[in-house]
Amino acid sequence: MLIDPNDVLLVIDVQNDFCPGGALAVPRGDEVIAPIHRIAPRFQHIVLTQDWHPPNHFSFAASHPGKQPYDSIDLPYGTQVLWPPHCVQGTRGAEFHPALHLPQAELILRKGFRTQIDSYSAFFENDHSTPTGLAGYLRERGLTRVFLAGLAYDYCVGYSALDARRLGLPAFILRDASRAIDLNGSVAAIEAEFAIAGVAILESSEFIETG
Ligand code: VGL
Ligand code: ZN
Repeated sequence: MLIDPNDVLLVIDVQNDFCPGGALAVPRGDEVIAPIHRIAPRFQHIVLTQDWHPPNHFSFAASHPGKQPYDSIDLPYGTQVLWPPHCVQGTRGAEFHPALHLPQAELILRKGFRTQIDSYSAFFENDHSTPTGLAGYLRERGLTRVFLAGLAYDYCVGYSALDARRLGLPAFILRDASRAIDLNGSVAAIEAEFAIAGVAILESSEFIETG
């Protein structure tokens, strides 16, 4: 597969808290870094996202008395999984993993900073209507095809890919450059949505070899 000048690599949430030892560690989450570094030189445009929550964010179990991490609750915008506190603004857990080295990235987009609403997707918050601004950024810069890597496959990577499709953008997930949380069938559920929405799944080797 050939990468063209209007393609963008979206590197989702490669932050300490999603890597081994972090507050919401994705199993083998740090293994996304090597394949991301291998594919990054192919892209003329790279955007990083950063999960960026205030300390009392509504997605944290600790914000809801009596609730435990990984319980679900109903919020005005739908069902919300409650997570351990993670990616709190200004903490070490919210920093990018120290091995991630993408100084050429053109934008760092922070999301999840509104106390009362979570934002898995890089495009819209979890109400599916509050924009992050990324769609406008890509449109204004003429960036059309979205390639996704990072954490977590079944949450922020997957939601971002589905929203890209809703916006009419071709979306490709680099499967080997992503790792899943896999909570209560979340991988199977999101892959069923990928099939309906037309999210393509690729191995990064597919276009590294063909150049
Ligand atoms: C994420 C759960 C909570 C992610 C972020 O980056 O996939 N998952 N916040
Ligand atoms: Zn989060």
